[in-house]
Amino acid sequence: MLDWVKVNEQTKLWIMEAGERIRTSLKSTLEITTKSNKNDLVTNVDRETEQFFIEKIRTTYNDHRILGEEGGGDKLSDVNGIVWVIDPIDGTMNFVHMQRNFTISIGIFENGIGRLGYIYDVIHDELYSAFKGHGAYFNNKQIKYLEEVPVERAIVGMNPIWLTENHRINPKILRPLIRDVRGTRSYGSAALEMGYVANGWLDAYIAMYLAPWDFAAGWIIIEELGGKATKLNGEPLSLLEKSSLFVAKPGLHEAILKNYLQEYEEKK
Ligand code: 2AM
Ligand code: CA
Repeated sequence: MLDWVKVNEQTKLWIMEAGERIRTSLKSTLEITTKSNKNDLVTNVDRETEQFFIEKIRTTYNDHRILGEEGGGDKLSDVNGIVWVIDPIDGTMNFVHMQRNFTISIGIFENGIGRLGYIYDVIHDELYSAFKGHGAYFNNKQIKYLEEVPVERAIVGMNPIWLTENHRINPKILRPLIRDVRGTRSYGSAALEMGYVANGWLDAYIAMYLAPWDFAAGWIIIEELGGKATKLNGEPLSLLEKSSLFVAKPGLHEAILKNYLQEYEEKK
């Protein structure tokens, strides 16, 4: 049987080591290239960091599988066994442009159930983590269960790009929500924004199209705190597909789904 306490301690050490390497890398020139489009950036540090984790995991747990953004892991068609879902740098555009507000995001799943989740804000040295059944933590201090908040007092993370050229959502669907909430924010890293929901700094987060490595860790952390993480139509998330994401505190999730998102249809 896998000793999850040991995996938890080990993974935190690896994340701290990787974070230190990333901070050091910022002193040298980054090699920046693009992937699916001219704004989808990747750097040598994204690839090197993913490789760092893959080598550690393969050496320590040779029967575990890895799903990683930069493709160094395994191709998965099921979620059986232990699966590590890794985004070496979530918020690469922030990494390149601001050198802050990016995270290492790692979720560890057993037969599709999230066991351990980590979101590490590298520059602020802030770790959000969860151990299923044992609580969620911010820098190793336990986070309180999420409390309900009404729509009119909610601050919601979202990225307005989806209301423009991408048309993944009809602006008419989001407009009433944007009008009724207290405020909206955009931080450019889905994992970080899920960490902010965990900490109560945001009340909800909406994204139109994310990959499993963007939300895997946050999903585990949010659920450990009694919050909800689903697609925008309320359906469950999957580690095997890209989808929209809707994360919110308990109560707020149900209220927004019922009153604002009824007309939303998920696009493939
Ligand atoms: P990334 O930095 O790891 O690519 C930015 O609002 C958020 O969306 C980040 O979490 C970013 O992750 C993610 N993102 C950017 N482009 C994406 C794409 N083509 N598919 C899925 N997620 C993407
Ligand atoms: Ca990434």
